[in-house]
Amino acid sequence: MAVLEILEFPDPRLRNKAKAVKVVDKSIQKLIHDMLETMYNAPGIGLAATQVNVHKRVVVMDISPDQDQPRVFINPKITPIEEQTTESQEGCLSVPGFYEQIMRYEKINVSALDKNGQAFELDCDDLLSVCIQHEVDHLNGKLFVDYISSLKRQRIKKKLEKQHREQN
Ligand code: GNR
Ligand code: NI
Repeated sequence: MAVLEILEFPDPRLRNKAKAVKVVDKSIQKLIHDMLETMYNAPGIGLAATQVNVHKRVVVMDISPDQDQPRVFINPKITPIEEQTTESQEGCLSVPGFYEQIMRYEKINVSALDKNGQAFELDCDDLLSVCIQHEVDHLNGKLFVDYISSLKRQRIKKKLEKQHREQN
């Protein structure tokens, strides 16, 4: 297992659209392991492959309080169950230190493949629903800061660019 580097906004590689996984083979299972280690190490409750510069439709997540219930979603597909939306505070490992209120569908159905390539389906609400919508956005090259005002987004961009300069 390995802790991978997490790309940070405004890195243009976060804008890539991830490709569907055709076969869940050993290399995908290694990626899943490395992503879980990276997520737990961060720590975070979710991670999309895009964030570690792998442009495949793989997401890992763990919203359990003890961080001992890993979930894997390969080729996730979201269908809203109702039109109802709700706002909650989001953060992102690729936008470290910034938190904003974001509107999402309240209840969604997710269909995906598990780590063994088995299809499954799940109805989600609350944090799980928010997190899956956030992760599928990553796979499509979208970040939560795309939903806020361009003024706020520019401010966040400038602060992170300054931090990145100071790290080098
Ligand atoms: O760790 C994370 N916490 C979080 C909190 C509210 C809404 C979404 C998230 S996902 C985030 C990890 C991350 O950046 N995943 O892409
Ligand atoms: Ni994120």
